[in-house]
Amino acid sequence: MAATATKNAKSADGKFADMQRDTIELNDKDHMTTDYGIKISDPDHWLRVADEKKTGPMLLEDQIAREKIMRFDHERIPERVVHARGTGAFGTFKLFESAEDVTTAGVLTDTSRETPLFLRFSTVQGSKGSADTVRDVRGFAIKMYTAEGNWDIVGNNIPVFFIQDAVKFPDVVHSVKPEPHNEVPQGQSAHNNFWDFVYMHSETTHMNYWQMSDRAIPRSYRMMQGFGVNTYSLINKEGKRHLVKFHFTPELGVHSLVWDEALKICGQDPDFHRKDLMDAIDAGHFPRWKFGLQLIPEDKVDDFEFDPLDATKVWPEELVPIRYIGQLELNRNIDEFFPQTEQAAFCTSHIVPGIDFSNDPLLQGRNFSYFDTQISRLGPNWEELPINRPVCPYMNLVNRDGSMKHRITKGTVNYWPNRFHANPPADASQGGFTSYPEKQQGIKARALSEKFKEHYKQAQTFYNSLSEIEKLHVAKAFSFELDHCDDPIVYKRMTERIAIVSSELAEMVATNVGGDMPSKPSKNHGKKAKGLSQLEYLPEKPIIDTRRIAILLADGFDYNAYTTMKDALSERGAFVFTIGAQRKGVTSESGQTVVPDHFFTGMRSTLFDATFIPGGKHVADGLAKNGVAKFWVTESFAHLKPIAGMNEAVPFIKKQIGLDEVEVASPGTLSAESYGVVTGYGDAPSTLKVGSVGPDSKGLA
Ligand code: HDE
Repeated sequence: MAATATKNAKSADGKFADMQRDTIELNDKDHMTTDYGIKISDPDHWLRVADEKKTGPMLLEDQIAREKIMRFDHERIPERVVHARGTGAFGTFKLFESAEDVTTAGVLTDTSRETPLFLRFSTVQGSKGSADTVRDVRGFAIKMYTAEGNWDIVGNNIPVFFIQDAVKFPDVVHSVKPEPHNEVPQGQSAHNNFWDFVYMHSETTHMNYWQMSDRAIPRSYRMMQGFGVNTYSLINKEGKRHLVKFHFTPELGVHSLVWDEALKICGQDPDFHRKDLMDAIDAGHFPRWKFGLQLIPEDKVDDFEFDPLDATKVWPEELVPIRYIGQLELNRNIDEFFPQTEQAAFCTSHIVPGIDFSNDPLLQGRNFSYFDTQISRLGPNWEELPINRPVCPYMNLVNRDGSMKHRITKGTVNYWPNRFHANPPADASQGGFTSYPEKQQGIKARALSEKFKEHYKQAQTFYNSLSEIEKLHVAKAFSFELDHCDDPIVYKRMTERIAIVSSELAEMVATNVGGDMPSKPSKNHGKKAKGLSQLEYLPEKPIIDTRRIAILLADGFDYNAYTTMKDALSERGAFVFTIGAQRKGVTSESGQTVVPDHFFTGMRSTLFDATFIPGGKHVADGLAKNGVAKFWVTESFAHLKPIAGMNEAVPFIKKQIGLDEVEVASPGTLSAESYGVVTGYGDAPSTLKVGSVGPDSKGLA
């Protein structure tokens, strides 16, 4: 048993194998039973006194009906107090390079292992049923089922945090959640209380800029970075300590929606990110992230102008480069949401030998909170639930009982030490966890170190490092948010605060929202840094894998152009969807019938990354007469998306995008100057190049 468990912890599918013990599969042979096992003959009628008209009273005696209703009455558990909305998937962690110079942790030193894992993505503010594409930080919580026990990295897609001391967490969360008097708004930071909090806490400034950037409206969970955020320690076999930050960089690059899209998708498909992840995994396009470490030797901790224990600061890559040593892949969808995602419980305090905490004041508070919150969500035996239990052998003779205990431990003693030497602890040579013997001395005080008091420099570096288009998006985001604050105290003084980082930005926002400007312009230190603009994280070569591409059709389309383009895109890994005038079928010029995946009114351009329209009579007879099809093109263009058209579709597209007079790209090319519009003429659609639009492509948004 123990040997199987250890093997599971080192093999990619180990957690799947472990969960099989508790997995049953629905079929048409096994009869429906009560939870205590008797077969049910009629699940549709409550037992009653059936008089002649069958209108007699219902009987409380009906244990089958009562069990069904009772189970239903109690099927909800409290949602997570933050990060309630999310979804998860299983995967594997592989190490390419051993980090044995800095740690003894098996998961970071044994390159022959494949460690199974579960990753849950989430938004922060919204409740469990809120929409995926709101402006928010995204959670990136990983549970690695290692051979030495579970290691949880409970991270985010933004490398810094709002506050410096964990005791402020209830304040920041209350301020951003719906206001207490009316529970409005849902899943949004655009309200008085949040911006009041931001103003009152200048330590939020750096995080606030990231939150107003495109990072907070990702295109996909698969296209975001993951950061451990807090500072942990790695301990090597000589007992030397390095401080460490964990990084995950997506193979697909970092990409975002534009705000108008994000807003619309909230209504059009609130599950957009959940479905995107599941669809990609189901289709075998497994998302991958490079795993890296930033390391600071213990004796260099004081060498920086910031405190490496301050979670509102990044460790600039110029000073502390990222060492990439592994890869995380997601490759299996869950089978059932509640037991495998709702009951998943992460704890920053779950670390394995070779890894330790630091005096990061946020981390220390988190170590208490996560462990504590699981008790109100799941009860004291939450670590025994299939999704949470380790894959390696585990046993503790003292930790017993409590509600819903289901593991059975044989033996007559439940204390240590005992006369049988049962369940002995392990010393370090046997893999026992030993804390780093850091010397600690001091007086008790409620305080933070001096370097924690500087709150603006890195926010300015972040803003300076963005491209012009990203800066414009930040200006629009601040303006949107403050426009939704109706208390002048809040928006007026907030624009003054923005001016500390950038007068130019504050000017734009103040003009839009009616804010105030300080009398003196602020000073800008002019510094930029690596790794802050998301445009640095584009894939090496443009790729269209898993991008959703719509082909618009009505009766009379060019069948050859349609199939050639569809095949070419599918071959390159794109997900192609046919959107037609009606789903019962559209007929081509040459008589072939295609049954579209959706009809026009059922879909919106916002749910696709690009659009293709083949030539044919269908343009004049169908698309040009259909308001939804016309708006589709205009809206795609406004959202900076590539649009391709053949023959008759070309003038139609030009008209919808309002660029009749502008020369769009010459046939078969794609360029920034073409405004992301590709055109092709003639019979040979294969002359069309299938590509992607670069970051500098222009548009109306
Ligand atoms: Fe969390 N956070 N957090 N947080 N957090 C929770 O734990 C907390 C912080 C993060 O998918 C809760 O199990 C405190 C930073 C993620 O299940 C709770 C502080 C970062 C998730 C909690 C922080 C995070 C949570 C609620 C300030 C990024 C979702 C449910 C010191 C590194 C985990 C739960 C999942 C969830 C407390 C700050 C990320 C209440 C006290 C910084 C991804 O315990």
